[in-house]
Amino acid sequence: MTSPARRRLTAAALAAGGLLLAGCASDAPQDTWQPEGPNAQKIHNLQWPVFAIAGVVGIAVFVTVAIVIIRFRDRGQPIPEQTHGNPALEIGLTILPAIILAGIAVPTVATVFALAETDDTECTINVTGQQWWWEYDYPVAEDGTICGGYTPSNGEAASPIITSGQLVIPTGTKVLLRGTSRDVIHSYWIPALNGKRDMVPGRVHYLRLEADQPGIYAGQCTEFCGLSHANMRMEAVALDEADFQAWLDNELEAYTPPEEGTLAAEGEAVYIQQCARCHQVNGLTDPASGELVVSAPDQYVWSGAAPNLTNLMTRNTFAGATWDLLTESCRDDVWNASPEEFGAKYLEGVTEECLNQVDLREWLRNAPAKKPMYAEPEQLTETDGKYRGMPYLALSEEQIDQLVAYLLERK
Ligand code: HEC
Ligand SMILES: [Cu+2]
Repeated sequence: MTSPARRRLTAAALAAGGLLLAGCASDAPQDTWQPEGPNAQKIHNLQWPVFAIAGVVGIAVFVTVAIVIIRFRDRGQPIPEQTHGNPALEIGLTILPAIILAGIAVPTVATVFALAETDDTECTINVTGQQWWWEYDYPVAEDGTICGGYTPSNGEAASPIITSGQLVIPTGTKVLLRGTSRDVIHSYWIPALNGKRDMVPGRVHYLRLEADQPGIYAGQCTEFCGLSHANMRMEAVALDEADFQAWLDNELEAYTPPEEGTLAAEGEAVYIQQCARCHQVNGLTDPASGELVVSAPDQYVWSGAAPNLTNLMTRNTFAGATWDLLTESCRDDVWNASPEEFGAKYLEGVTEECLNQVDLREWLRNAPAKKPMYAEPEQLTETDGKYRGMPYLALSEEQIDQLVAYLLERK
């Protein structure tokens, strides 16, 4: 090889190696090599030895091939004597991989069974995938508790909490997700907490999550599910016991209507007129008729559901956890908080100063332009009489101002 060619090759190899290492940077939120809970730790304990053995085998194969390519390359020498059949070598090379695979199978099968364990579940939460966001609901157990023993602090009976995007769980608790889908197959994956689980229409699949420390753990839908698959993310938010109780109490608080004559009150009217047919805000009553406003997303949306907006501003991302409800600096403040400070910062929710107005307004102005929902632009508004996601609603800037003021109070 000429020396410029060799230098180029070395440079390329270094660049590739550098990129590979950059992929392992410790600030990557979806790093599979950084377990933050016992389930992910079990996978990690298996992943390392398997990776090491596969690495040794891989290097041995590459080195052998390289030696053969270089040493026996065609230099015009006569064809060497042809040999066939070397029973010792052939049997040896069959048995060796079989032993390696059998050896790896033992801890692998043990881990698969350990991860499927559900008998000692402490908290059950339902998760439903849809195009392109995740919905969570916290069922109320027969004894009136939520998530294995939590009851509202005000002593009132709990009602199911429905939220989306961010899954809120107590730390150090064996949480069982009961997952399904309303439209196509999705896959739930929070790398720091466990492996993946497909969520399939008409079936219920289980996934165990447990987080050691308070914090936010990012994830991604990992089963191609249509146009906005890449915009279908999720986050698990772990709070310590007291903070989880505070979160729960807040979620169960009764609806507070906006003060009369405010921008938010005007927003409530716009909301009832434009949004309430798809989105639920629990406890909202129409001041005009005095009647409870109940959404009917099954009539308008393909999957039959739209995110519950009762406490939108307690979560800090929206539309499949793809956009932040917090401005960049406020977001960093929450994400980078120490485990001790995290809970208090998360529970602050989205304040007026911290609201990311840009993305929320763009969403209200024209959601399908922000998050692709239809392959054919002429289908932008409707398919088969039902919307695939949030539609374009031709709102005026004034209506958007009013809605933002109204939504800001949803926490
Ligand atoms: C035809 C039904 C429909 C109507 C009407 C509708 N939306 Fe939506 N909206 C959806 C669906 C479906 C989604 C989920 C889209 C996604 O994340 O991909 C959504 C998502 C959202 C989100 C993100 C919520 C979250 O937790 O991720 C907000 C905020 C929102 N809509 C606000 C509004 C407002 C305000 C109005 C009224 C101006 C409105 N929507 C009208 C169907 C609707
Ligand atoms: Cu998906």
